[in-house]
Amino acid sequence: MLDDSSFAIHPGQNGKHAKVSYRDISSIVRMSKEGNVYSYFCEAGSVALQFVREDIVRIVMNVDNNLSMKSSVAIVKKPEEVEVKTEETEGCFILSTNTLKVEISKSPLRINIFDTQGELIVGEGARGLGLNEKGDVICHKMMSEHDHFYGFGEKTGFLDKRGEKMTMWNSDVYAPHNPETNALYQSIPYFMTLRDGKAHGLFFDSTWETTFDLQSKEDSYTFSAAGGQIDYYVMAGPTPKDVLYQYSELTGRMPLPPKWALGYHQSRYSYESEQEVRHIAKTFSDKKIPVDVIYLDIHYMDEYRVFTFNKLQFPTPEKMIQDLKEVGIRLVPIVDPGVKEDAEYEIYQEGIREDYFCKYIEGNIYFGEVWPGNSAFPDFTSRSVRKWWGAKHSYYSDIGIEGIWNDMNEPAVFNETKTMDVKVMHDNDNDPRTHRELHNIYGFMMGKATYEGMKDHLNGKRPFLLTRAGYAGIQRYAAVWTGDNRSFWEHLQMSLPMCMNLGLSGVAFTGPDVGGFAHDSNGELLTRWTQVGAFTPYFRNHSAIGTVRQEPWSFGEKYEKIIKKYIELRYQWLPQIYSLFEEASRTGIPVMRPLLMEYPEDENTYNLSDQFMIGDNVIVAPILQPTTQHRVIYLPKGNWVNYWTDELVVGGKHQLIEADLETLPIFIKQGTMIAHGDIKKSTDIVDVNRTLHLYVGDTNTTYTYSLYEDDGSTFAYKEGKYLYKTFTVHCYSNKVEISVKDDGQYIPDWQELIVVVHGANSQLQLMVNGEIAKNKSYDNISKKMLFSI
Ligand code: MIG
Repeated sequence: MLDDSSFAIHPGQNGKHAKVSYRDISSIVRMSKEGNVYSYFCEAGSVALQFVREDIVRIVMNVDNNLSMKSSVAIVKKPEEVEVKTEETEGCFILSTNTLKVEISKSPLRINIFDTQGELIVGEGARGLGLNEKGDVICHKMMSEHDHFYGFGEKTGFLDKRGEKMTMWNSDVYAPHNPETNALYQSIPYFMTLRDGKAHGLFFDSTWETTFDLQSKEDSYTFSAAGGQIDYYVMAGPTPKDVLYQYSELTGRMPLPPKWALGYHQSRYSYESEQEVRHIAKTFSDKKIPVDVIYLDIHYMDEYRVFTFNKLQFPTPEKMIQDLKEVGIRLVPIVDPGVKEDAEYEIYQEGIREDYFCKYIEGNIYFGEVWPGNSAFPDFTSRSVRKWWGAKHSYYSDIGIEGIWNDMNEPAVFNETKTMDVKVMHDNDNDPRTHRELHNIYGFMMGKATYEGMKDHLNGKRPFLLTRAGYAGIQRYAAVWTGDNRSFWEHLQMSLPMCMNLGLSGVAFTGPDVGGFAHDSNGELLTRWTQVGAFTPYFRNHSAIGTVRQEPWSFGEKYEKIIKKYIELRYQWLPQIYSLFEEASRTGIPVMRPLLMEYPEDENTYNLSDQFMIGDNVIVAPILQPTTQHRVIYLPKGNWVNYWTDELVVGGKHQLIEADLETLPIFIKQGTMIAHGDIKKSTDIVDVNRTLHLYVGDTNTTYTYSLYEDDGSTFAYKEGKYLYKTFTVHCYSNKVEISVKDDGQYIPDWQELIVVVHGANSQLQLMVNGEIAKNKSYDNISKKMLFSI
């Protein structure tokens, strides 16, 4: 039959047509300048170049001649007025600022970016911009032998991504997260390159499915997208911290979370009734284990309808929430995007009436199967839908809820492709685009709607939002947990580089399900994982339905005791952690850091995946294996102090240390300080003391420590109600000089500021702002001297 029709001469039939290979953008034909945008029209496409700041350059390529400078929702930065010097030689155009020099060669068009010392940062060789054999837009860059790669958002595997090929397509992956698991819930098409101690960043602002190939070639890497333009930014660095600052200038920073969000969180899929929730809360209180949050997973709803409670299992949610708040515990409910198709359900009715759901171009609504059964999905790319969704959250805030948990927002759908039909059209604030193009921002836009809605409802209190899916810039709205891991030691190991790379990707507020989500946990694993969790920015124990219980007391007293000790430790360290959160919210520099962030010159740190830093002076080196009480640690050059024993550990080498089940190895850099608060059952209780631990040594170095305090719950800090206490510390062997400077109008609750000098000899003198401080006590054995200042 088909042979009789024109199908017989279908171009795909004979397999004979020419194999298409890479098509290069080729040579510049003409250039023009409009405002601060430099355009280069080539034989096979066009390129525009713009400086956003003197240390950030944006490059856009379109293979047709309809280039657009419209950015994705990731970008918050408006280009500054940058002074650009221009030059033209026979072969190139040269644009330079005070920090970057960009050379655009004419034939073919190639872009080479140099630093002020004339060193090539990002360069193009045989290939540059173009279309690859699949027809994807692609950009090739030279790769040096010394390049190491970090970031890429949420990825499995080791810290350094050199040699990997990675895809960005928000995906719900329940199958075990393995080293080769590629696309996960988050898409952050961004990375930082570290080369011989110097760093630069590259952000590929494409919401399409993108691929980063650092694998196929030895001397070049590529990034490509399944559609649209190449639109990327190069950030000059030169330090890793500079790169984070620059990237977070572009995509924004985390708002300061409420302090309660930094406490210990307890979750389970699911606590299924008020009775059960109250029982969990009471057990924490009876056992005197601190806790700030209990989560309500999908069972709290009436047949999984969002913005409802199941009346049988949760008859008096408001009363429950109030009672728990009185003992310092907050409830965070899950909210998924799928709205149950049900003509008698208000949210569905409103969504239909107001035309709020995602539709095909033909006008029919897209339905997909999720927890509530057949469901429609709000089109969060539309402002009016975001407003509606945000406003709906008064359902929660009216009964005292201050935090929301967004799940399934990739969006996940129970079908072959695991997501929405890519043909669905999104409103995109009046610039309609297909789901294929906007898939990766669906969760981001849901987060924006939710955060902004909750912020409106909370009358000046800070909302907390946890999300599974996101795109670059998600830190502006939400904390990110790493999804459905398993109770495997391998997954504890993997969580470290995963969270460190998320931190390097602008997402400071992150952590895994402590104890592991799927599969059965056990006492030893939960103990070791809780030790790590006490120092990850986000600290939540969560486990799946059908697995063994995983609350701190689930595996007997021996483990409970140690787990409790580490949850308490989290509360003791909160002033330190909170100060680091404040730093991240101001600079983009993450709370949990790989060592390379502080020691970019030290090669031993480049792929160090089983240790991390909290701030610039604390190294945590957890035990990540079963029945193991020792490990190799690497401490960079300098003197370090064992947090538990006060022993001096000399750095600059790998060494073996012992750590029984009770011990999480922690090392503090000599000559620096950390702040501690009180152990307490919840962050709602105010501290009586603030203690600064100073690790003295003949370091002859100056250390600046900044303790940040505010009310921990409102936005009053934006109106000056904050306190930075800056300590400039100088250590000699027998003397410590501290100068203290206060800035801001917040008066902290604590009564006394205590300084504990570790490693002090009995003659030690402490000078505070030029005056000798009176020592309160000295312990000859532990060598600790106490002062009240
Ligand atoms: O398909 O709400 O990652 O944390 O407990 C499972 C039930 C849906 C996936 C989340 C997990 C949560 C679970 N959800």
